[in-house]
Amino acid sequence: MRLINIALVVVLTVHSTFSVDKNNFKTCEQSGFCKRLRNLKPEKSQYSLNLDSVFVHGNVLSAEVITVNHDTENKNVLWHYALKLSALVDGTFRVEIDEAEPLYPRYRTQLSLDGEPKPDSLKLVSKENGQITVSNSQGYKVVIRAEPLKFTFLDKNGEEAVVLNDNAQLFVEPLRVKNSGDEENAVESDEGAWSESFKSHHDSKPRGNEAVSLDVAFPDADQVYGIPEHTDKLNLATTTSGEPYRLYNLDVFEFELDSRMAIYGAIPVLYAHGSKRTVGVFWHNSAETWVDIVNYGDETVVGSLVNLVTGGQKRRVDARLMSESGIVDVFVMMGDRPSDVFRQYTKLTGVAPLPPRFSLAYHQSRWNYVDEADVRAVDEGFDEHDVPADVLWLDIEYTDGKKYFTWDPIKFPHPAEMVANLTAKGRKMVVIIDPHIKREAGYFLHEDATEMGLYVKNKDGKDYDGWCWPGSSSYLDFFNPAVIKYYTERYKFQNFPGTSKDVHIWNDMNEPSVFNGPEITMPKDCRHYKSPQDGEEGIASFWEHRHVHNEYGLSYIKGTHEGMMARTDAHYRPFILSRAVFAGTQRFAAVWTGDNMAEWGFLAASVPMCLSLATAGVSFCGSDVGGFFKYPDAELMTRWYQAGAFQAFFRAHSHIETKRREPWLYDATTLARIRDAVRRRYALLDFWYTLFYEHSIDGLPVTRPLFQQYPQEQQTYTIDNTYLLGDKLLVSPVVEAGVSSVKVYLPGRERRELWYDVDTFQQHSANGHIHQDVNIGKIPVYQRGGTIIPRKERVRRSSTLMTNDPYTLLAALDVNGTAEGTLYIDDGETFDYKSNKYIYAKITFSPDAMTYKLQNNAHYPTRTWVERIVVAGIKTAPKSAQLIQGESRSALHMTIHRGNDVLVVRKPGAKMAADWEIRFTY
Ligand code: NBV
Repeated sequence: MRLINIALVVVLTVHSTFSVDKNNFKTCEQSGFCKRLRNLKPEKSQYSLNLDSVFVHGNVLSAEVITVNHDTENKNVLWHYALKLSALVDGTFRVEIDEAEPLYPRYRTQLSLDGEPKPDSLKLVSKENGQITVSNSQGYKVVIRAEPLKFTFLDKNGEEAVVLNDNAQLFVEPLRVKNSGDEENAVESDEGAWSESFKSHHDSKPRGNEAVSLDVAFPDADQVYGIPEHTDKLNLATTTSGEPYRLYNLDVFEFELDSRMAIYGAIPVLYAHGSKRTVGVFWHNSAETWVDIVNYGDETVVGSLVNLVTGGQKRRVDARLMSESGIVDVFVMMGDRPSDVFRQYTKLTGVAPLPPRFSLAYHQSRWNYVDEADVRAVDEGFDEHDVPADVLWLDIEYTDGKKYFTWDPIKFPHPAEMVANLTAKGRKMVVIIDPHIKREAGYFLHEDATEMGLYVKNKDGKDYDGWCWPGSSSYLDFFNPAVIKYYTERYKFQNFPGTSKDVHIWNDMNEPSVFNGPEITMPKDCRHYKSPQDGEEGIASFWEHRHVHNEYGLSYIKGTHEGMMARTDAHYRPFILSRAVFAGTQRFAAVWTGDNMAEWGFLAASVPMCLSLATAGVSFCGSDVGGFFKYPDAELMTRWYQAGAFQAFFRAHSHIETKRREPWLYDATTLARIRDAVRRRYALLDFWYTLFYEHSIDGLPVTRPLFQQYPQEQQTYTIDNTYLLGDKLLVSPVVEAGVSSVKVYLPGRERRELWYDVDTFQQHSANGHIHQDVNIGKIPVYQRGGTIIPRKERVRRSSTLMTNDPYTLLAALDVNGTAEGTLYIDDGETFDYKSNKYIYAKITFSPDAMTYKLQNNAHYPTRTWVERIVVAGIKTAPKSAQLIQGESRSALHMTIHRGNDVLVVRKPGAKMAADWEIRFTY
């Protein structure tokens, strides 16, 4: 078996060219339904609404939709569908179109919604002239034209914001009975209806064609965003002359840049933005999906088409979503600003819960730290070289022959001691657990799963057997409640000896990756559990992998999450890292961008890739620092650490066959720069933690594209190399080799925004691009005037050791000489914050006073205090300052620096556990 593994590694690593093998992955032409639907361009939609059937009750309008064959004289009805339009809270509508009486139920995506969306009210406004108008409580209206069917969503000004089926691309392929002999007699249009092949793989398609599609128009939009995960720009490109964007969770070996190919993640949410409004559409579907985009403002879109569709209007974007199965189930989010749609989306799919604090610190990983001695040496290396680190990671080689929940008895004989050695310094460990299960006699997991019938089945109903790291492997079916129950037990400390509350989990390969499967994943005709409650038989007694594919990875991390919660009786917060991503993943895991390369392009791509995920709910994102494949030279490594220090998930990781690259293996100056970058992260850890707390409350991205905060500023719409942390820090990492100056865009001219270089306090008025000198030590980061940021400047070996350290508060003043900020503090690891054991304070600065005020009834007995206050952008220096906290009054010492505009209040000693105020006199 070891030989097989080595062979696999060799096959997958020895490359002269380092590029994706596109032959392994389908183009739209090779994907039956994509080809079929993309070629359908009817002039008029066959779908129409039966006006007499319309019924409005509560928040729902229901009605019958029919398809009519316009080509025949008597326009005979082809099919009956059930339409449901629901008004939901927070300016969101849902449109569902299913067959009225399907042969058997069509699949409805199960896991992405965070519970049933809350209803709003829906009022019938009018029913005349062949159309019906309804409105929600906020005054958004939906006009449904009966024939041909079209949905127009109007904003509060009555202007068209989102239009469905304007381009007649609504289709719900009805389920049919397969006639024997169908395949032989297949007419051209039926090609591939009952089976499809790709390379040597055959898909039996037992239900035949069952695709769905819908076009969505966004009038007035300049750009559309979303549908991660892809490697191209944040704003989506017109796809008419190439491939559509593909959403299909895939393990794409050596994935390429600037591509619309599918990779590990697939989140079917689109946002359209222009100066008038921002709206969004969440396509609630877990099957393989392709998305075409036409931006009529693009140079590439020919004038005649612009005229035809938009009447000469240059501002409009059309999208078309095509999925292999499911129903039409689309959420329309009315915005009307970017923050509104991002929030509306997380209202539906959930927020990321507050992560354990350590997980926002620095992580050190490698495939693989080879044994306990290696782990100890790396751990000590960080101490010796004074680089802070919170977590050491173990990749697949720690296991006993790739059998998860076991340890290699030779290399890792004392896991509990190894972990204890780390935790003594406040450090943690993350170990990998993959979804493939080694089919080896005697392996308890395999034997239990076989006996209890827990595996995904193949098309014939036998346990599916695929090929992955362990060789012959099977996959637990997490849609089966019995699997979740069984799997949850596996994480109990007694069942996974050596683990403790300080050992967290990395779920890789959960697309799922299957080396010998079609497109390196599970065959679509594999069978998943379907609740017997539904009482179906035969073909209708299971779901096929095609229905659930994009949510398989989510089902898996959900299982892990339940296990990790149960192991501490829901006392400690789990940390999970997932490679596959779907809508809702953020509720359980952080995400990284997979197997990148030690190349500048991949460093650059990490910024838009994570930004796009952040707008789709997944703020906790990062890329392998240094690049997974290949070896980064000192400059690239330095820049990657600098960029990583300002991305949410900050982990260095590398391929087993690359040269070792712990920071101290570089020359002394490079090590010093890496140390500096990591220390900057630690100084800002409580700021990050506060941002994540705020995300858990308001659902807004932690890392934000500029257009989110400056929606009126056209130039921001296409900027994706620069982003904001909350609304406070602007980050523009250096992602090019050998540069001594970079252009950085500073937004907010209209608001007379000021930006302060965090290293020098140099103040810039927002005025578009500046040229920033960037020697190799420089990370272009700017604090917005008007904000206060908490820092901890006594950086130690791990974040845990910094728990009680004092804060430096950094106030950067706006044009009015004021600033404000927030600070969140709790124990960093338990769920006690849910019972009000935390502090959330608002800090304000005005020329008269600085105040620190706890925001609610919550309290936490923190020992932290303020050791320094730095105020940048001060116009007149105060003469004296007095701290008032409780009964005590103390005069404070101040100094003035730089060009007399930076004030430092020394050792105020104010305590974070209670309110305080500093009064200034002039
Ligand atoms: O588990 C080995 C690797 C892991 O290091 C990497 O981060 C994952 O993205 N894993 C993929 C398996 C295959 C790598 C070629």
